[in-house]
Amino acid sequence: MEFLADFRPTSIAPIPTTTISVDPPGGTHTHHHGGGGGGHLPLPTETFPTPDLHYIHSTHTGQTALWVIFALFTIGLIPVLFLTVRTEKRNRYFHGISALVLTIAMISYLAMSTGLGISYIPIHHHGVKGSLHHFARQLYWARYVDWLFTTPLLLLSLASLAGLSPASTLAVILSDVFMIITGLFSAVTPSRWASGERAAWGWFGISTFAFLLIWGILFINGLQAANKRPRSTKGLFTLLAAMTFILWCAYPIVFGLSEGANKISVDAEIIAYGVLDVAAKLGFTYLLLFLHTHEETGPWTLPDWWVESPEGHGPDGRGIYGSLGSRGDRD
Ligand code: RET
Repeated sequence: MEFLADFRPTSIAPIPTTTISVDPPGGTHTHHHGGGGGGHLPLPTETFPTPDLHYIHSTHTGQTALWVIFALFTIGLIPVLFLTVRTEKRNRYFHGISALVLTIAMISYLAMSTGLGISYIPIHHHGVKGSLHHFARQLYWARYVDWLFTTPLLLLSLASLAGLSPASTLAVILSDVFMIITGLFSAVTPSRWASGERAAWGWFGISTFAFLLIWGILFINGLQAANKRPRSTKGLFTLLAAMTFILWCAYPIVFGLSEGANKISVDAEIIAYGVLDVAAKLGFTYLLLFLHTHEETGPWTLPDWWVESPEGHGPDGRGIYGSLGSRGDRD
């Protein structure tokens, strides 16, 4: 029952009341219909207790930043698409993944720029102690949908480059999905009271554990696997994995300062995540596509059956229903 203590108001002061007035339809002035009754319509007023609710939200700066990042992803996607169609089908593995990552990021930024994927989460604002001000901070949850799809794809690129076993690759990807979902849980937990704050940071801790698991597997098993590859591939994997790890470490820090402890504005949050997203997606895919070389026996050379439509005639594939319908017995 200890958590109930959190809900008690800090002082027994009378609850402040607010008066709101609503304009009746057609306005409150009397001359607009030329004649008629001409009397004053009663102003409907209502009095009810309401704590002051303050919204912490993005401004013009943040919204412009979202559009700029959307433009960067769109412009960055075009050369990747060109490169993809110009590359031989069997060697398009990394191209395909990269194009997908950039497309998802572009769509997610378009959604956020146009006001989609946003909610308000009640938070405790540490600046105002013991007052009845309530705060709600804007949460751009669309980025978690983006991350849910793009981070596994980025990790798939890294794991494939190292030639990591399918079992370990699956473990990395599942840990990543777990990290993003528990991170979202942390972000959406209302933390107006201490119990909520504890829950939010609890989810943050669980998510961080998954984050460490991903990188543990990638560095230990990934490096073992990369040792079996040519020197240049091993070098590229080590470089990309190290850079990606450092970059990804910044995400929980930005989270802690924004969604977590509300220390920076929503605009600053948008810009910080934006810089990281551009580096982690555009920077990563461009480095990978320009630095890796194809190798016929490499683990990333796609099999023919994946990229070519199968040859041959054989049965027409309609099965029993097909043959029933083809007797020509329709009246
Ligand atoms: C959260 C919050 C909880 C703790 C941790 C997090 C990590 C997020 C990461 C995101 C990476 C995103 C990328 C996006 C696009 O390119 C969920 C912020 C550890 C690592 C790379």
